[in-house]
Amino acid sequence: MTDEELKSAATGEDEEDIVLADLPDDELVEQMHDDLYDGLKEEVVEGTEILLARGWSAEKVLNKALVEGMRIVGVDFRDGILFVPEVLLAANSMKGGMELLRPLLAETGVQPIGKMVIGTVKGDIHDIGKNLVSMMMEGAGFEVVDIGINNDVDAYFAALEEHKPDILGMSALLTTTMPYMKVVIDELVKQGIRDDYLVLVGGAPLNEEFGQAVGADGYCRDAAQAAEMAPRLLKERREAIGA
Ligand code: B1M
Repeated sequence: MTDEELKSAATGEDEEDIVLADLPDDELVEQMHDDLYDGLKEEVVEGTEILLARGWSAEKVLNKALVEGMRIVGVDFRDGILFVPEVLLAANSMKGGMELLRPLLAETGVQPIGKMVIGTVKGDIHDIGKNLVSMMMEGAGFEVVDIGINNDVDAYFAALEEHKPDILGMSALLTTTMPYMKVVIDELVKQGIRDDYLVLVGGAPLNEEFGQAVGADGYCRDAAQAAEMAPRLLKERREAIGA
């Protein structure tokens, strides 16, 4: 080992700073996964800017650099290698990149084809997936009212009353919170307004069977599927009621 290498090994410092703009696409994407993992928001934002400037579509940047980076974080969080503070930093970095992509994903320039109220259910503070769904729905031409996290029945109903959407979207990331979706849907039924809305649900622990069991109109595996399913189901519903 040279003196320089010994010093670098002892201090843990890299020998030289990485210049993101000098990296080819595949190395840049790998570096962004590392930066996301390390919670380096500025670097993630810079990487996002560089890929966009190189002609990558917003969707490609989102899926290859950000969502894939977060998937890696999720695996290590599950395995006890990363802990809540680190995951929060990673999530914050991802949000930085997503902010740049938001207007691009939403860039359709057409009148809204419908309105959706979306929120994460009571007891659950995960919002990255929900935010992505909001962006993709905006991209698909919907007006989206995002009511945030930890929503109880009253919060959902207040938003439905105020915004009168076509679609109610609910997100849950925990096996302990996903049953709350049924509480909300049961209350819609009880109040006789279930058929006033398309109810779409999503979140990593859900599946098709769960969506049916709680009485939703659709389970969306990911944001892209939500953006594909929503206009289709809304069109079918409007045709069925002759609207
Ligand atoms: Co949490 N967490 N977390 N966490 N967290 C998970 C979900 C977990 C699977 C990690 C693990 O163990 N592998 C695990 C849940 C286990 C389980 O229930 N079976 C878990 C746990 C246990 C916890 C805590 C309990 C940890 C603790 O405190 N001990 C705690 C709970 C807090 C609470 O909510 N009350 C907790 C906390 C956190 C942080 C705060 C640190 C942070 C959240 C930050 C934030 O969201 N602002 C966090 C994170 C980031 C994760 C992981 C790592 C990543 C989630 C994510 O953002 N994924 C996650 C592990 C994982 O999923 N890999 C994990 C990226 C996102 C793009 O995907 O959210 O699946 P996803 O969304 C997708 C689809 O699911 C779908 O489309 C989205 C985009 O394609 N979709 C919808 C989602 N919602 C939709 C709604 C729709 C349609 C589609 O409506 C129409």
